[in-house]
Amino acid sequence: MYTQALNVKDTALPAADPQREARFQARIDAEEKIEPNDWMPDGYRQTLVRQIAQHAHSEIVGMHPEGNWITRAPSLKRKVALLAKVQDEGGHGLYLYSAAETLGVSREELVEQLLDGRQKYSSIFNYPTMTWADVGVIGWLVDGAAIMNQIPLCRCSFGPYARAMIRICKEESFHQRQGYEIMVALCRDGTPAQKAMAQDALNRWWWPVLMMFGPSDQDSQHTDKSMRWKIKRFTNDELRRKFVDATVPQGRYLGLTFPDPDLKFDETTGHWAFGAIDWSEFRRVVSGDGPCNRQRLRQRKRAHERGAWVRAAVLAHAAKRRAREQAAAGVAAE
Ligand code: FAQ
Repeated sequence: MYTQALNVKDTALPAADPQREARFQARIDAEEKIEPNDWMPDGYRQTLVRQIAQHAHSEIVGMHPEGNWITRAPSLKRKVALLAKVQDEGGHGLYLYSAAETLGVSREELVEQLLDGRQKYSSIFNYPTMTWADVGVIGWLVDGAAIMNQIPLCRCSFGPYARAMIRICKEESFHQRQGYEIMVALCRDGTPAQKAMAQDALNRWWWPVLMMFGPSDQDSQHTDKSMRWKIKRFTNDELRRKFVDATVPQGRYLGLTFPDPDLKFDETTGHWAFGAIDWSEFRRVVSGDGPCNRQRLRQRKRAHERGAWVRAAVLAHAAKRRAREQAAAGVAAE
């Protein structure tokens, strides 16, 4: 709401400028941070707006699956931790919208693009949270995958995004631990029924979590450019493999079985080899036809409409304060 002036579109695209682009790339290669007022190629700006906006939307929509369990958390301790976690996700969305705003788009514009379907959010938040074990699995695996992807983003070439990620990663790491601790309680200290519930949650979430890292490198449209611009530091497949390597031993400690008959440790590569991902499911979910896509967008639209009075009140309050300050400045000048 502080950047409404940015909503005015500049339709003329800047002409390509090879010399400036070469100087820009040299700065990136030298690991300099790019700041909002620095010159940047239009493609770099657009890539960042797309990625940061999708990331912000994911945090905001990502509040819904776990928010679903706040009223049903099994103890006061669990409820307090879950409330704090969901609130953190909202905070992450706000830092990220602010980082995107430094690139000349307004938060209103981005939210509008989420609500009318022009911008995406992560596929993972289109799956339902059916039992309490899903809350544990989201912390353990979804936050675990998010950290694997986001730690390298702390070294992203664009300063405001990189700096936002440092704080976000610290909070995500707390989220991952609280999720894993729920899993330990269910699997190692729990009853057979609780362990079965945890296994069922792992069975449903494992493959969608692997899809979170995005399409395989050969199908990823943006990776090459993003790697050259040091927005991304690792490819989708590299991060997916690191995640599997880190996570399989954690699942084994819990005594759980991963729903992948092809999962086995490969002595020659030193990595866990895993089975084929069903990319048709990924495409279906990303194109809007996952189990909860419609419900999530409906919830977001309703929340946005219900928040209209808050936005109007904040603007009215700011206008009143400005008028008071101007009047006081006028009196002082007399
Ligand atoms: N879902 O060429 P690439 C979290 C799209 S935050 C939906 O490989 P790129 C915290 C992609 O946009 C989770 N769409 O794209 C939390 C592109 O489409 P477009 C979010 C996806 O950008 C935890 C097309 O496919 N994290 O979990 C997905 O180079 C718990 C081609 O893909 C971030 O956003 C997907 N999974 O690489 C909250 C991190 N994957 O735009 C609550 C920042 C790909 O051309 C509870 N983002 N697509 O129409 C990134 O690192 C990158 O954007 C990737 C994708 C790696 C996600």
